[in-house]
Amino acid sequence: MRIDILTTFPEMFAIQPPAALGVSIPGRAARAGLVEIVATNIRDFAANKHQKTDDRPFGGGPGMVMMCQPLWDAVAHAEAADTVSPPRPCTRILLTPQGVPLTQRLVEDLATRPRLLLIAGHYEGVDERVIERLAPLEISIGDYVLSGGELAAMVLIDALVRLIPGALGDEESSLADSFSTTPQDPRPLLDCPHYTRPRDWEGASVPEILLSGDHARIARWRLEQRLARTQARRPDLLAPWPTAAPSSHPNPGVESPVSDGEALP
Ligand code: 9D3
Repeated sequence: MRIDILTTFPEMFAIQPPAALGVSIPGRAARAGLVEIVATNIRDFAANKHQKTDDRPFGGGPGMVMMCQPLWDAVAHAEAADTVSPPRPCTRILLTPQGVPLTQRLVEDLATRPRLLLIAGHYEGVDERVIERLAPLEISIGDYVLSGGELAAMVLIDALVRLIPGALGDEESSLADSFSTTPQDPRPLLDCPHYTRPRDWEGASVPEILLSGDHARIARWRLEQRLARTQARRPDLLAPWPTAAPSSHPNPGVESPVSDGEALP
């Protein structure tokens, strides 16, 4: 899989330790050639003499707006550049607070794509005309305010890379992850509590059942713990989920603002 990032801070996407994407699972995957991460500076495509990529908003207001031309040309350049011929089809993604929330389901879908192009930036917003022309999938990583889209892009990359076959070591398995689902049961559950040696730590013991050697009872206890924790901490995960109505637009709801999707069992 190839992942391109368009940003004005390409150095944030270094794959040399101690960079965030240079250590642990993403670092190992990059060095093993399982994923190719290419960061491109949008500034290099600014046609104006001051290499400006943003400008003041029409209508006034705070912050700066990403200009159409540098971003459009950067996308064209990145998409034409590929190590294989013809270039692989590229899924365009804009990281934005206005996007659909990132979920493990969405990560699983994106992990099947041969090429992703992530657009991240430090600006109030992107000129709507270039968003309409690029028609990217717009993704948010949650309802809190970041300084820019770069860390959100890294969150997405980290979540993606660990799903690439061979990226996880023997010690790491994605099957029992919180939020991982199967087609049979699409509802994610939180994880159960974990314990390791010593059996007694400063007067605190380990649940007796985990020392019993009865693997069937242990499996049942762990599932009960997962259900109880999910009910207590994340009841929203157990509630029926509204699904987006089918849409030909990459961003759910753009064509049909009223969702008439079915609830999951
Ligand atoms: C007052 C309007 N703000 C939007 C909520 C302005 C604004 C805040 C932060 C505009 C851009 C940003 C930078 N954030 C991102 O680019 C971003 C983000 C985020 O802030 N939270 C969660 N997910 C994401 S993905 C990209």
